[in-house]
Amino acid sequence: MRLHPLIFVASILAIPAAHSSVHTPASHEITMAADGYRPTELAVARGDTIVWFNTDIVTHTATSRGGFWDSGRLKRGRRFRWVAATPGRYPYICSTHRGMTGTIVVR
Ligand SMILES: [Cu+2]
Repeated sequence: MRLHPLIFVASILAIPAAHSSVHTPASHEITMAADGYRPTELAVARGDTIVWFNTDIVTHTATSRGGFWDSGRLKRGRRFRWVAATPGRYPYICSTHRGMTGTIVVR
C-alpha cells in the first residue's frame, strides 16, 4: 500500500497529540504579605515554576523545611523562583517569622 505523502506527514504530526498528559510548564506566583503567604497551600504540576514575590514592607524568606530551596532574605519587590521537579509535599517557612508557613504540593 502506498500512502499519499500528505497523509504520511499528517500521521507523523499527530503522534504528539496522542500524549495528552504532557503538561506545558506553568508559572505560579505566591505573594509574601503581612498576613503570610498567599496562597498558603499551592498545588502545581511537575516542571512548573513557583515564584515568591514579596509585597510586604518587611523582609521575608521562603525556606524549604526539607532543604530543597532557600530564597534567602527577600526585600520588598524581590522575587525568588523554584522549579518543582519531583512530586511530593514540600512544607516551607519564613526563617525570620517562624509562624509564617506554606506548602507546595507537586503532582
Ligand atoms: Cu517573614
